[in-house]
Amino acid sequence: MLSVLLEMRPRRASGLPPGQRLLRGFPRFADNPLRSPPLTGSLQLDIDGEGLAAPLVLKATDLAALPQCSQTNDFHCVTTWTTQGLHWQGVSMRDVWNDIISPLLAEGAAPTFITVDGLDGHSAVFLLEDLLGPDVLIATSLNGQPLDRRHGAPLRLVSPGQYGYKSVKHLERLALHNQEPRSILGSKEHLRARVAFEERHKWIPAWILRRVYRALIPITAVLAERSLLLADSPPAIRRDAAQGIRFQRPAAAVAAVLVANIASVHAYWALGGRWPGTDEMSLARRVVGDTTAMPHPAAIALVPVPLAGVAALLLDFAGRSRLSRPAPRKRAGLRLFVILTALRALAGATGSTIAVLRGTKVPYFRLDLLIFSPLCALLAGLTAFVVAGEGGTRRVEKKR
Ligand SMILES: Nc1nc2c(c(=O)[nH]1)N[C@H]1C(S)=C(S)[C@@H](COP(=O)(O)O)O[C@H]1N2
Ligand SMILES: [Mo]
Repeated sequence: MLSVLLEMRPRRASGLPPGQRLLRGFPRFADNPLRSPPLTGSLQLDIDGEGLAAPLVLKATDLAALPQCSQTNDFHCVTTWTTQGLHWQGVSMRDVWNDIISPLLAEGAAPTFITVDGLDGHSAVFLLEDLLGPDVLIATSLNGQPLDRRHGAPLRLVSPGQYGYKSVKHLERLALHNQEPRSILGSKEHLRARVAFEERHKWIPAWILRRVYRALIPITAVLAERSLLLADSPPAIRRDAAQGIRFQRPAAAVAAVLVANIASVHAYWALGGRWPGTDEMSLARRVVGDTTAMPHPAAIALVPVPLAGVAALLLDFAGRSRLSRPAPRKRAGLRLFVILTALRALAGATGSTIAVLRGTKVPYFRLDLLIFSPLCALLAGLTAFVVAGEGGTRRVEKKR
């Protein structure tokens, strides 16, 4: 995921179309990045609509019978990123039209609009003239490899002169129309979307949209990558992501900060710090209940060691991607921490309550009741919540 972000830094470069910025890689991108790419079965393209007496189905063999072409093009997304030098192979849309569709049109039929649909529900509207441009391809391979799920398997339309949203991936269907059909993309879709004329949107001026779109590039790329990862993940993980282990990560982050602070305070005492007391005795009366002295500094210095480990584990949980689960040992470590902090909270709650009820004058017991024990209970709860999310995943997975 991080590498996706690092790659997503479009730069100014000379020779690009108006408003475009150069990107080194070719990210997975999508009009709706939350939508996973479809599982694709055998290659098949349906063609129907006005002017055709009967729907047509093109199979792999029909496409293989047409002249195969290859071309190298730049690809321009409407959000302003451009990637250069993509090498596509496939059949020319013009050949499909002239050799297969056109002969089957009824006398006098002259459809002028075509909708192009993808298996994931994406769709684009074309003026026939644009679809029959000399460089419009039905691509079967990219850079020498058959198209993969990332870039539009098994078939993809490639229209280099138009913004990327016209280059429909996972091509499923062409439909012919006499009148301009409604766009499922709404006003986001310009009928022509010619890159050279910066036709980004039906009515919002390109110079405004550039900035808005540009800001959306990294998040779109990350979400699109995530949907691809999800599509390739086991069902249990997909379900998890759908339900959202949404609050576990912030909980882990909060717990990590608390634990790190507790560790720091112990380190400070080990080094001779006396706050929140004024001397050793008053400090001891506040934080350990002993009325004479603090434990040996070496003993205090040992406390931050396991706590730093716990903080690191919690940070690991807070920062991990939802799709990668921490190792069982890390979860076991946090479970042990849950047990210890819960026991500490319980002991404090009972012991200190009794002491306070007996009218003790040692400030530790009141602080323990008000701060230390509740803090331990909070940490136990937060950490249990964090690990429970993970456990849930594991249980579902076991059932498979
Ligand atoms: N089926 C389908 N095709 C699609 C899209 C989509 O969401 N679904 N997004 C379009 C957009 S906005 C862009 S920029 C390109 C991205 O292509 P890529 O994922 O190969 O980079 O695909 C286009 N074709
Ligand atoms: Mo795009």
